[in-house]
Amino acid sequence: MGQIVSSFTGIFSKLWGIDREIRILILGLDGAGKTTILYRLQMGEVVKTKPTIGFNVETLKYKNLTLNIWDLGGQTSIRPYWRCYYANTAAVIFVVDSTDKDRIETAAKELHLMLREEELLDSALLVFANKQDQPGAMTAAEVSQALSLTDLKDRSWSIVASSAIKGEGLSEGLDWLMDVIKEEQL
Ligand SMILES: Nc1nc2c(ncn2[C@@H]2O[C@H](COP(=O)(O)OP(=O)(O)OP(=O)(O)O)[C@@H](O)[C@H]2O)c(=O)[nH]1
Ligand SMILES: [Mg+2]
Repeated sequence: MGQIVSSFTGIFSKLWGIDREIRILILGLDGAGKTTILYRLQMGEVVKTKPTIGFNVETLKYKNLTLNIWDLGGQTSIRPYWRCYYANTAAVIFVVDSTDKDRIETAAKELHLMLREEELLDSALLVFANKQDQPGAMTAAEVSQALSLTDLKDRSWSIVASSAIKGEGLSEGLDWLMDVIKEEQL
């Protein structure tokens, strides 16, 4: 009986990918809030960050899934190295500073350049329109339009308004992502 239960549990965990690590990348321009989001998700609090030179990687459990989350530095000189991390990526979380209207076009360019890469063709995309706590922040709809998200075909994508500082929108976004990943695993 014990064996039947344990093989049933084994099949069940495989079905839901419980024993597999899911690789997620957090990308976006420098200062968008990527590292703040990573540690807010992992520790549930706001940490003081420095610009990321290289990457931070953390493993966290979320809704029975084990996520391996890579947060890459977003400075201009570091962006060409993003592609070294693309293999086996289930999802990209692209973070936008919604107050940074001057660089939204640069963010759009980097996003579409990244999505054209073959290794990311099957990856889901979650965009955080971050820093919503700031006055004058673009709404999620405005960020979506500036990034031409509706042009994306054959890809699961969503945009969620967030404030990493206040902790708003992050679980909503991650819940959507987990649902997509679970569906794709079935
Ligand atoms: N007001 C506000 N500030 C935020 C928010 N998220 C991040 N910040 C601030 O924005 C600054 C940059 O945040 P980081 O998380 O270091 O940005 P990053 O995207 O990791 O930047 P790089 O590592 O240089 O690529 C920090 O001062 C954060 O406290 C937010 O939702 N609201
Ligand atoms: Mg960082």
